[in-house]
Amino acid sequence: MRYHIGDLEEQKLLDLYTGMLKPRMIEEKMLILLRQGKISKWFSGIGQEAISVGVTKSLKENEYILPMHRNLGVFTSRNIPLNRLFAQWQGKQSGFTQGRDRSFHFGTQEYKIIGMISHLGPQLGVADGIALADMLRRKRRVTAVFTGEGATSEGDFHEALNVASVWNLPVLFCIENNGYGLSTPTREQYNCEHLADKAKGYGIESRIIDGNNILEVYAKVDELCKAIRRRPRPILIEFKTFRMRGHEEASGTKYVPEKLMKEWEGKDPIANYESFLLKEGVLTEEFIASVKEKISEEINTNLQLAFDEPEVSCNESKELKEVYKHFDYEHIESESNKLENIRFVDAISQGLEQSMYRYNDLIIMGQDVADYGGVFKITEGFVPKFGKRRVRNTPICESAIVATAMGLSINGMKAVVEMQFADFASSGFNPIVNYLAKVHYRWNEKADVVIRMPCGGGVGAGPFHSQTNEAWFTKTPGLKVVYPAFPFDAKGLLNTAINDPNPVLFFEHKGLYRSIRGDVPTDYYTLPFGKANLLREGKSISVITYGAGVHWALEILDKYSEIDADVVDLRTLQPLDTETIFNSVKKTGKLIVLQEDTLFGSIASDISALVMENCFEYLDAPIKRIGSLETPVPFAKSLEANFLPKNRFESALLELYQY
Ligand SMILES: Cc1ncc(C[n+]2csc(CCOP(=O)(O)OP(=O)(O)O)c2C)c(N)n1
Repeated sequence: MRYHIGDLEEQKLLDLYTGMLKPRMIEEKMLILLRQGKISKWFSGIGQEAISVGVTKSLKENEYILPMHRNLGVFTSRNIPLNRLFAQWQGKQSGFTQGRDRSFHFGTQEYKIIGMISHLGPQLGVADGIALADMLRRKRRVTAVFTGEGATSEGDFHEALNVASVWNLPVLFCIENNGYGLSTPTREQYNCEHLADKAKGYGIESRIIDGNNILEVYAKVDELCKAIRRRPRPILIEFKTFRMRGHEEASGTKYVPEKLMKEWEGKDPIANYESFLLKEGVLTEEFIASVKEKISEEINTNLQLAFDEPEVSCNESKELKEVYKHFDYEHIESESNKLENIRFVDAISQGLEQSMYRYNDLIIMGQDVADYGGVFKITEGFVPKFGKRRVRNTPICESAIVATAMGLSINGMKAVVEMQFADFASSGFNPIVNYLAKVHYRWNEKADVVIRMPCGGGVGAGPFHSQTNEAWFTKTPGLKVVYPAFPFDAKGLLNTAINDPNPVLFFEHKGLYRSIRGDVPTDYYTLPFGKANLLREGKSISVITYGAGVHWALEILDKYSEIDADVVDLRTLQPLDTETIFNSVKKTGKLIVLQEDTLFGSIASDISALVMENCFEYLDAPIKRIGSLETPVPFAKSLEANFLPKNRFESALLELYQY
């Protein structure tokens, strides 16, 4: 291995050496503890230390870094207290996730480290968002993000590089090509010579760096970081290296040819650098011995601290409470009380616009949302008012954009993402349910993101432009789900969704966009989550519904003046206003839940179960759940009319009334 000292000072050379030694020694200790059964799982980065250490030391302390599972050197180079790191791995309270997540799955704003989720790829889009926030604030900073070569096969890799290129984001994408993704060798993972070659396809620069040569890593990455700070842009680096141990310790390395292992053993980044420094007279045996003793002592002391810590105790109410970031709802009434009769679509547009004025750091992202105004024209006219920096057309890449929104939030901004159609949220499903939803519970970080979901059927749009998929999200702890039925609610609830630092899925029924009008205050106001609206009061039946269902229920009830029903519009599904539901059922004794979604595993099913559990003695009839047919949403008018529940609701209502 050839080393070039360049203009690095002796102190720096030693710093890089001790920087690599520390994670190596921690790992060696962990391997012993693993054999003793004192820790459960270990992903080794032995042999890859030069990359973590070299990259981290090239960054400034206030620059974010997003490591993966083989980047212990990132954490040690940022001087994270070892007792906290060990406590994290042991699932103890003083770790970074209070026992809620394992290994390197955590972030810490204090050290500007944003840890991975198991799904690997979303990390790359989050880096885009962090870099975007820096770029928008004109801060000349680099964001560095890691991926293994295996994860470059994920769509997230493609999406994140593409977004970074189109938006010219200052991200350093670092691929650690260590030969294997679990047991899969590179030749089965991709079919080009170098992964760095992919950069050309995205229109960005790339470099190939010997990942086992600390001086090469440090010198080149340092230079690239300076270049990015001078002229912000994305750069892709492929570090050539090797995974010297199994994917995780239990899985072994049987599938790795011995010859390959031997070859890379000779390229160990620490041993080689050590003998180079000894030869150069920079290092002495005494220095090595004393550094090792110091690190060893630090490891042992901190390990003891972590082992001495009791197992985490469970406080159920704390667990539940910390799924969401605390949000003090501020009720804001319209100041002027001036009303205007507008359409549902206009109310959403107004709320969004007024929120853009309220928050200078609120960014809107979505396909065709800029000059075109979005396919439903909600953001029409926004570009002249807020500019294209804040109203951002995105490539067609839902996953990367949700991850980018997460990154914006991490770096202190707010984001509203418009899904062109709610159906397409499936392409961004992973970061929504696994990143946004879980981030606060895991490591206390907010996901200040609203995802707008134009949804619903009845418009002859077929299986992929008609779904109302709220149940995909109400199932996932950590998300809030809002589903208004009237212009007044839509505006007030959207404003609250944007104020709330938690991730909110905001469903907008596109059938209501231009068919429903209402009086709406012209200026800004908010409405609370978790408060259903009792639209009509009656004594004989409770009709619980939301979205388009509200309008179907009102229309059909208008035909039967003898049925005096409570009509409850839920407005938000998560949180769900169970109090209003229960009070109504206790009064009427009969419940019919109407929804547009298919029934199995849906809100109606849950409401039915909750009422059974909480109001059984008050019921005078079996609960009725009315939803769409258990099929995809069909295209032809006659099929769709049969699919939707409106007609079935009418007959079920009469049946229940007569029961
Ligand atoms: C979406 C997803 N699919 C599969 C896995 C299982 N898995 C975890 S790590 C890994 C290999 C990753 O390989 P690579 O990206 O090369 O990183 P390395 O482990 O080699 O550092 C796999 C298959 C996962 N965590 N997430």
